[in-house]
Amino acid sequence: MERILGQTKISIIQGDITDQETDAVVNAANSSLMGGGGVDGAIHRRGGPKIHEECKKIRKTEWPSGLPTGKAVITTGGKLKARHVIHTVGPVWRGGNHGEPNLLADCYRNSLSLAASKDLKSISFPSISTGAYGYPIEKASRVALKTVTEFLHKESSLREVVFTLFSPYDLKIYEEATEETL
Ligand code: AR6
Repeated sequence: MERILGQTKISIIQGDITDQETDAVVNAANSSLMGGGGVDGAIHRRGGPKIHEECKKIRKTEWPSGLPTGKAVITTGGKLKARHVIHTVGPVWRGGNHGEPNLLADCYRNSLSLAASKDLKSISFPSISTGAYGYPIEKASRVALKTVTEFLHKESSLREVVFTLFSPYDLKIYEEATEETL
């Protein structure tokens, strides 16, 4: 499914984020930036050790106590087809009354801002927080689409934003959210 918003194409696809050929792919990381399971594990496995090395440097120089929830940082894409990985930390779902929607929106906004600040043209997102962090995907998909849409109302370098959903079920939820939002 595709939508055009100003000068930017939004695509909703099923796939593996590590196969994406956009300028950047977004990693659903944790605050340690030292890797983990899910998207994070897949990106580090396929991207190789260069990504980990740069993450270590970022921890040492910029975020010694860990990357806070909602913030984003950028590294090389290592051996991935994407030249860059943008690492962001989604909120852990704690019932929805602990600022989760705002923190999740921050992830998308800060990732897009970082990509635009590097003049990148295309970016792929996974469904941040909806795996190990337990954010209900029906809710998360709407936050994701609303935040991306709002961001794209401003002029930026971005010409393509891809949501890469891992399962057919996740794809269906994002497609429904797109019908509703865009
Ligand atoms: N490509 C696209 N989507 C994927 C892939 C992939 N290769 N692998 C999983 N997904 P998660 P979170 C989907 O758990 O909830 C890690 O251990 C998955 O089905 O990766 O933000 C980190 O280190 C789900 O829909 O991220 C953190 O500790 C979505 O991606 C923690 O998990 C997100 O699932 C972050 O949890």
